[in-house]
Amino acid sequence: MSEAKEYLANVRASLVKRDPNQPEFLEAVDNFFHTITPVLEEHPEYIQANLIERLIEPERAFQFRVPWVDDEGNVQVNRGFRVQFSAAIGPYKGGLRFHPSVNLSIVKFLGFEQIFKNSLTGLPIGGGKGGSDFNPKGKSDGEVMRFAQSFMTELQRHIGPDIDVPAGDIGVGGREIGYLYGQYRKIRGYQAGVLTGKGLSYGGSLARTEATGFGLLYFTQALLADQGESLDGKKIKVSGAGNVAIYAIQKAAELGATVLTASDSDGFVYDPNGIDYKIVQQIKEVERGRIKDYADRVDTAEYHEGSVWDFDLDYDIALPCATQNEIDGGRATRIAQNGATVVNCGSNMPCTPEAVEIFHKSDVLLGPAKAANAGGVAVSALEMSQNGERLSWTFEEVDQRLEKIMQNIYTESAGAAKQYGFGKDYLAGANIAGFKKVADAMFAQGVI
Ligand code: NDP
Ligand code: 2IT
Repeated sequence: MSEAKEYLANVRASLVKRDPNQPEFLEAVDNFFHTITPVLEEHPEYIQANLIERLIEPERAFQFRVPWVDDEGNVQVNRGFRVQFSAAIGPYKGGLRFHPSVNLSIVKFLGFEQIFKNSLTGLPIGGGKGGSDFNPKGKSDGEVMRFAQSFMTELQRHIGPDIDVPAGDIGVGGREIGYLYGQYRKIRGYQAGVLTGKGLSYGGSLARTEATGFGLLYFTQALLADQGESLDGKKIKVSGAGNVAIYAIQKAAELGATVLTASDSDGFVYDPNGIDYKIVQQIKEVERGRIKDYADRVDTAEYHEGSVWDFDLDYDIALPCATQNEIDGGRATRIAQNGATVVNCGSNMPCTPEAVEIFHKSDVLLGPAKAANAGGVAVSALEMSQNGERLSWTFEEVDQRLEKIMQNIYTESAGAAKQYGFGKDYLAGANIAGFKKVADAMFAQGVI
């Protein structure tokens, strides 16, 4: 075993011992460790400085009580989290997730991925993530507001425009960011740059709402162009029906592809004529309904219960946009058998390690989340810039910058994969390209 491999094995063993109950975090670390050996072989000084053991330890992690009163007058108690993973290249930056499954393992996996994703954007932002096990589903606006206010009453002491800048993720969209921002402003005063994903009337950036979905398609366009192909006429399977999925569907259709499916945690809709993103947007963002409602409104659409990945279809590209580990080994085999040749990840870590392995063996190109879905956080960083200079850019200007950033991310990831002998393994390429800048910054700043 090389020195680098032995070092990584020892660091991993110590992590397993220290955090035996954090499977998602360990999975994210493993995805990373499998690919960075060549960088450590090139930089033995990183091993000397024990850089990797420092990197997998968050600089800071908070867990806090979030009490609130529901519409019946009962006192409810949720758990809040914020993990400030790495500020080596800029202030901690990353979303907040409100979902009953949220725990420290999930927040740490998301925060760890965010370090390299943010580095890949080329913008000066470090990695962080947070959230709560609060379930916004079925709650009234008043309940969501009281919960968000209580959450921010604690979180506000830890964040700031040059310290840590949260944004949205699953269960946190425009409504939630509005309530969170209002409470921050009430306690601390005006600070537009403390959160991103804000409404346009109070400091938000045009195109932030669309950014993750649009960016995913710009990344897909760049990947296809590199293989001598285009999106024109391609058939796409999308999972999810939230912020990322809706704008991925819009951009895919604009670029000449047909999106056949959309889903939520109950089931999915299939429409051979292509999903209309405006109807999904109305159901999910306005009515806060279920994807089942889509089939009641569109004659050619059919609704099925269960996972969209268990449904056989003839298609070219898979865009998972729901949640982590939605594609396991069995589903990956099915995706390859259905004829898909590209899987680009809108959701964070949607593929289990077995699925990643199967895609590599069957020559399905995999665009990893930290590269393919970086458009959201990239435009968040552009929102911070606009807040800093007290200006707002046009939709076209932000959108053009986003497209360029996504093209760069593809080029850098594909270039690093090739340079370090990983062929078209873009997961390896994205890890290496993202890691190099962070490692260089950490090394330069000494043992901190
Ligand atoms: P939303 O809350 O807007 O939508 C999430 C969608 O995924 C919903 O359709 C939801 O269905 C479905 N979903 C969530 N959890 C599960 C689950 N356990 N099983 C099946 N379906 C599920 O979230 P986003 O669109 O913002 O986020 C989707 C993914 O994209 C996440 O992985 C997130 O981390 C990632 N991401 C988000 C970014 C952003 O800017 N928002 C940026 C980069 C990545 P249901 O309503 O039934 O729960
Ligand atoms: O996973 C992600 O990159 C996000 N949820 C967006 C983070 C952000 O700060 O915009």
